[in-house]
Amino acid sequence: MSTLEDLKTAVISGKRKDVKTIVPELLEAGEDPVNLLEEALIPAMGIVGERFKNNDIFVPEMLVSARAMKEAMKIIEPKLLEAGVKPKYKALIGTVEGDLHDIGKNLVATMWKGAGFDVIDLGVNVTPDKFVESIAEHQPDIVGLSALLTTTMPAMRETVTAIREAGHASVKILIGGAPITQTYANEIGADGYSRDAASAVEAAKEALAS
Ligand code: B1M
Repeated sequence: MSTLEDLKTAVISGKRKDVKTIVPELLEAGEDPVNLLEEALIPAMGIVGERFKNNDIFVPEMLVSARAMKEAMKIIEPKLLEAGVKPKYKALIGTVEGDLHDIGKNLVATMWKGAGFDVIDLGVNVTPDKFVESIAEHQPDIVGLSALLTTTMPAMRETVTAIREAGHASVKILIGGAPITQTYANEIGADGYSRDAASAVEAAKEALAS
């Protein structure tokens, strides 16, 4: 019988096939999908990041781990959504221009869907213009911006400015990502900040109520 530790090891070593067997096994054994995320998948990516920072691994290894994590997410997402209710809010989400990281953004999208939001995912490397056009097209209540690189934080600021300058004053903007802080959210005029995907639901609701 596989354990959460086995799942963590499989993601760290980028073993997609193992992930595909371990995740259903754990779910069938009654493991909570949120637990899989919080106790195995997210910590695994943390370790991958540390190893990358210390030059113990390089981009290709980081990529295979990310693919293994995505494989797990494909299986877990439907379980996370099972508790979903009829959409009350429409949300747009994307990773800002220049940034290709999407695992955290996808998790936020999943949590929002699980909370009953109708979520349109614009993907990665989304330009400020694309956000502005998509807001005009879909008229969301809230827009989520994700950035994982310190070098793409300015693109987040540009996106917030572009949305406001285009006259979308009422749409709420929630930001997040590893280098992002509440102070930065205040500085660039976002309506909210969330540290992780789990609190992104509460943070979105707070921003929508303000
Ligand atoms: Co990249 N990378 N990466 N990478 N990568 C980081 C972010 C890094 C911290 C690694 C390190 O040095 N320790 C570092 C950034 C340093 C910095 O800027 N401070 C880094 C670097 C340098 C790079 C490249 C520049 C490497 C290179 O080419 N030399 C390059 C940049 C490419 C680009 O984007 N233009 C690059 C590339 C990649 C891969 C493509 C190989 C791959 C991404 C694959 C993919 O996403 N499809 C990758 C990966 C996997 C990582 C790490 C290891 C893991 C990221 C991840 O998925 N974490 C990462 C190290 C780390 O984070 N420890 C790293 C798991 C995920 C669940 O967490 O994304 O933080 P996270 O999301 C969290 C919160 O941040 C928050 O909720 C999520 C869940 O709780 N959150 C939000 C995120 N978005 C939110 C939005 C919200 C609210 C909350 O509201 C809308």
